Amino acid sequence: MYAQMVKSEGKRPGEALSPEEQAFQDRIDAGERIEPRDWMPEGYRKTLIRQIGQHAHSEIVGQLPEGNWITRAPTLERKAILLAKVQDEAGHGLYLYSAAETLGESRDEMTQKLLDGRMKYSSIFNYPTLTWADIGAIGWLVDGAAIMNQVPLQRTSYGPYARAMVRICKEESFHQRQGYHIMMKMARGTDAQREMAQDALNRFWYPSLMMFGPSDKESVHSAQNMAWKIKINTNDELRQKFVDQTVPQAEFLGLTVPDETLCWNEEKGGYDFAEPDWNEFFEVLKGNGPCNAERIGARQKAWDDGAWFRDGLSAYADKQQARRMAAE
Ligand code: BYC
Repeated sequence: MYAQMVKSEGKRPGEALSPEEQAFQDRIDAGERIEPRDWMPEGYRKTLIRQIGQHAHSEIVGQLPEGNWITRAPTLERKAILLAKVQDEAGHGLYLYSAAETLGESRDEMTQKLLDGRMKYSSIFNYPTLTWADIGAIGWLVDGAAIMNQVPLQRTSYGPYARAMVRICKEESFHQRQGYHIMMKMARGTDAQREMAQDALNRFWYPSLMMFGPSDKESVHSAQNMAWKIKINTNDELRQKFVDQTVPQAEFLGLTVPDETLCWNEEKGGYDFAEPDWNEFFEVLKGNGPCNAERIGARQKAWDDGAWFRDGLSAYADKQQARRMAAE
C-alpha cells in the first residue's frame, strides 16, 4: 500500500502501519471523510493544523496588500467591490480557523504561532501593491492560483476543511473575475494604463508561481499528504495547470508573460516555462521578503489593539458561567 511506503510522522519509510493506522488509511483509500471525533494519527492531525492554519493566516494577511488600495480605488464602484472582496477574505480566514479548531488548537494559539514565526502564511503576501493594476493582478493571478490549488481541496479527506473549501472556492471565482476585469480595463485603456498592467504582470508572475510551493523534488510534505488525501495534486502539477490556463488569458489581454523561454510543448500538451527563483522563495519564507516585517507588524498591532476586546469577551463569558453555576 502507498501509505506504507511513505514517511508518516514518527515512522521510517517502509515501516509497517499499526492496525489502527491501517484501518484509518483504509477509510481514506475508500474515499471516506474523516470527522473531528474520529480516531486519527497524530501526524495527520498535526499536518492538518499546519496546513489549514497556514491557509487561514494567508487569508487574513492577504487582506493587507489589497486593503492598501481601498481608500484609493479609482471609482466608488471599484471601492465597493474591493471592500466586499477584502471582507470575503476575512470570512475565509474565519471558516478556516474554525476548521482548524476542530483539531484541538485554538485560534489564539495559532495566532501566537504566526506572530512568533512558528507558523507561516503564503509567500505571495510579502510583495507590495504599488499601483492600482496590482489589485487587478492579485485578483487575476493570485486568486487564480488559489482556485487552482483549492478546487481539488474540496475533495480533501478532512470533512470540516473540505466543506469550508466549497464556499471559499465560489467566492474566489468572483475574486478572480473582478481582478481580470480590472486588467481588461487597464490593458485596453491609455498607454500609461497598459504599461501599469504589464508592470503588474511582470512583478506578480513569478511570485504567483511560487504560491504552489517548492518543486516536487524539494517538497517535504507532498508524499505523506497525498497518501492521506490532505493534498490532491503535487505542487508541480498545479503550477503547470496554472500556467496553461493563464498564458492564453494574458494573450487575450495583449500582455506579455515575462518569460522568454515560454513556449507550447505539443508533446506534453502544456507550456514549457521558466522556474521561479527558488532562492528568493526560501528567503521570503525565512522572513526576508520585501514586506514580511510590515505584514507581521500589522498583525501584531491588530492583536495588541484587540486585547481590551478579548478581555471583555472573556470577562463576560466568566460572568455568564458563574451565573449558570449559581442557578444550578
Ligand atoms: N508560502 O512540503 P511542501 C489565498 C512551505 S491564500 C509559504 O510542498 P505542503 C488568498 C510549506 O508550508 C493562499 N510557505 O508543503 C488570500 C513547508 O513548510 P513547513 C494560501 C510555503 O504543505 C487572500 C515548506 O514550504 N493557500 O489564496 O505539502 C487574498 C515545504 O513545502 C509555500 C493555501 O494555504 C508558500 N507559497 O504544500 C487572495 C492552500 N509553499 O510548513 C488570495 C493550502 C510551501 O513544513 N495549502 N511552503 O514549515 C497547500 O495546499 C499546501 O500547504 C501548499 C504547500 C501547496 C501551500
